[in-house]
Amino acid sequence: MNLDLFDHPDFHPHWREELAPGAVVLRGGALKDDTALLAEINRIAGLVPFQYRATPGGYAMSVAMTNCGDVGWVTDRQGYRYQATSPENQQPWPAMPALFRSLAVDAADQAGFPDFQPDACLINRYQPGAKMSLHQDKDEHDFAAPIVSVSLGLPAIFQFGGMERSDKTQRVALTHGDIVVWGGPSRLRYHGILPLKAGEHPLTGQYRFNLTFRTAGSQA
Ligand code: MD6
Ligand code: FE
Repeated sequence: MNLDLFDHPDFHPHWREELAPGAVVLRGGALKDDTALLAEINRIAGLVPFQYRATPGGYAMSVAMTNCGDVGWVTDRQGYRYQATSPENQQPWPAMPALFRSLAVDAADQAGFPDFQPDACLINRYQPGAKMSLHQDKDEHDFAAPIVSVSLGLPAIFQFGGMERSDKTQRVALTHGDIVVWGGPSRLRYHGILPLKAGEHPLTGQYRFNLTFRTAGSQA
């Protein structure tokens, strides 16, 4: 066996792990595009900087966020919602890069959701200690469409629960290049991210980035 194979820049190991009906991890699914994805994240953040938004209850989130696509997910004292413009500059969000769209559509297809048409991409940035409490993704108009979630940089523990907040959760380690696709019977499961452990990643430094693609649907 030629062990040099594993050091070759074009070697991108990937495999799938089923989490539950409708939920699959495509391990390494974004590895081949990692550098280009991070360049786009940096470009978008240069246009609309990451923000620590307030929850409706008035707490600052520990995860910093920006968006691209037709609509973006925001939160403030008025609540959670999608809107077509950034609250900071009232301008439309940057367009969803073709690479983002094709990666998300391909991943959804591999997971058994053909015809995924994402119109929103939330970009989350985690620094050490940042977390996402258990929640359901239910601000979208269309629960028939899955969600595609791409992890880059430092590893994190994803909590994957059931339909009730109190249901038992599984813990799934998500590392650089992993893609989670979830929809169908899993679409409304509770989930979260445990506090990020400090570390250093060769491409992202002290951060974890997560892209979540959704079909938010037309907003009233
Ligand atoms: C994160 N992800 O991975 C947060 N939601 O940083 C999510 O909240 C999420 O990964 C729905 C489906 C997949 C996800
Ligand atoms: Fe979520």
